[in-house]
Amino acid sequence: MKLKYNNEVKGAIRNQQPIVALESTIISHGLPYPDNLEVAKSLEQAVRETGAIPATIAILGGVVHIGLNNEALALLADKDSQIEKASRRDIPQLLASGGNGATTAAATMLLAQKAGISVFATGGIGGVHRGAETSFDISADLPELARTDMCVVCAGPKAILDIGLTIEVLETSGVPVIGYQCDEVPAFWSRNGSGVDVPLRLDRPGDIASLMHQKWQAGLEGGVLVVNPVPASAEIPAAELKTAIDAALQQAEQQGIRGKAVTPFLLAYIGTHTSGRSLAANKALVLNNARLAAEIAMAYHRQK
Ligand code: PSU
Ligand code: MN
Repeated sequence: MKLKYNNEVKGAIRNQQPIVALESTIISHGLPYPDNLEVAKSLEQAVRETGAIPATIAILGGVVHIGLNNEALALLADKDSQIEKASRRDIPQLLASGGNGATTAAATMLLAQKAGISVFATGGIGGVHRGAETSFDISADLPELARTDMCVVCAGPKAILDIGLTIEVLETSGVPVIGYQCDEVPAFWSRNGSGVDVPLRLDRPGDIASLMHQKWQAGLEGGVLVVNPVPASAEIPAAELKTAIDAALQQAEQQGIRGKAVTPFLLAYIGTHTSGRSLAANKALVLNNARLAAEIAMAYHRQK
């Protein structure tokens, strides 16, 4: 598969600088315009200010792009551009048809690994949906974490999911889940409320980097998931969100929303039914994750 690097990422590879991968589904399908474009740019800026190089990943015209220019970011953010949500399953046809795809956490992880990148920041990881015992809806992010060597920094599984079952599946797959300076798995928009203990707590980026080195040097393939709570100033307490989440799930059911449309539908519904508060929290948490990812990438690089 051909990978097209932008100049910034090419320079980072040449100069052996730490790189952080960023996804594009959050731009095209996770956040509304124009917030999405603003977030896409500020994530890249946050990575640079922390001392690493950002590589936002997408498939454009059937070509995998590692690092995007502002024009590409604007195309992904424009709701009239008809950008497909692209997970692992969708990659072959996008390549074959020359299509445009915004990569999910799963697809971004696997493409970032091919590009030699080891750290990736997203908002909330996908996971086991509530009612998965009948819908079988489990995000492709989970099997990807099981097989792809990548440190993924998120603010926990999205709170629309069954967080406990998501952590169980990650345990089955042998994926270390690390609470960064926290004891409870954060619930995306909320710092607490999942009721699930983190399997392991580490408080320093350098300790996370050491674990990554040990894991992959030992030949233990697959990802490492870091859960980083949303900043307190932007969080929405879980109790306050419950009504909006329940209503969103009920609406999705009633309207027969299925497959890859489920998560974007739920996020958009909750955005409009919390007077933008969930949007503000989502922006703050993803920025917070980009910064931590850059710190981890720098520590990982120093330990090489
Ligand atoms: N984090 C966010 N917003 C998002 C996502 C993550 O803050 O929209 C995206 C990621 O691309 C993730 C996807 O892979 O949601 C999960 O979708 P699904 O549940 O269909 O696997
Ligand atoms: Mn799904």
